[in-house]
Amino acid sequence: MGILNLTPDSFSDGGRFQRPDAALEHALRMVEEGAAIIDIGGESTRPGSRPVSADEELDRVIPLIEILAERIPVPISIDTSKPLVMREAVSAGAGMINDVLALREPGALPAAAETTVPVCLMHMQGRPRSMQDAPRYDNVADEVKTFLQQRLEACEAAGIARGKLIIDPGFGFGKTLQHNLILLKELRSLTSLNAPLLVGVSRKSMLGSLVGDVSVNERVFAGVAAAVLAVIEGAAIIRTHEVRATVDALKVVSSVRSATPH
Ligand code: 8Y7
Repeated sequence: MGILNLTPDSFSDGGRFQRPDAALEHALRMVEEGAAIIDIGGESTRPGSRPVSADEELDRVIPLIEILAERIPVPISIDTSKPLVMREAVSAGAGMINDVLALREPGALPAAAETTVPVCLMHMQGRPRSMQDAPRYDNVADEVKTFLQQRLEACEAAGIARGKLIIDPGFGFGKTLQHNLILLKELRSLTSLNAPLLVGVSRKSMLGSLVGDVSVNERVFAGVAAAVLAVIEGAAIIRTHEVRATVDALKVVSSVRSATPH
């Protein structure tokens, strides 16, 4: 899953976000590099970030989804927690919902069910504004697993077919470095929930803490290592900014896995 960069483009005079042609070019490049899904979001969920209004989020993503849906050959995932944005994005051509709140916003369960597209349910402790203030768990792996199990059940009760659900432990979302490391080490335990596992570690601060870098550009190698570990421990989808590097690394993993003696 390639992350479509919608960060402000200083060369654009068309608003706070990247020009549509630049976004399209970025998406096409990620597909060429091997991305099977393109994830697009109009609200930052980085630590400390504040929520944006539904109108603002719609303005940022809907025109872009309409363009991308016509021109890229892989599904578009809409990264949102808002029921209205889920509905509008799927109408505009999105083929998947990626919700860091795991459909906990009022109205999100029925909205997602109506769309009938696959949904990624992510674990987060707290909310982006304050989630990194003092994350606390008695047993992080158990608590994340119990949460995801409960969300899977809530989704099924709301009429979302089990086969459409994807789960994600939410690296960096209300977690210390230690919590993130334990979650990666114990990732395999989530596979018993019988849903494909999505993992996003690309450029996250947990990698910076480990390699002592100063900028996100210096986290590429660490991110690829974490992606490889995640796949070995059962991840089915890797959400990343670095598609080329990640796909190359995972080609090595899958070639080794499928090697036979004769
Ligand atoms: C994740 C995510 C982000 C993740 C899923 C970032 C939207 C922060 N991280 N969605 N979104 N999993 N499913 O650094 O780990 O990319 S935003």
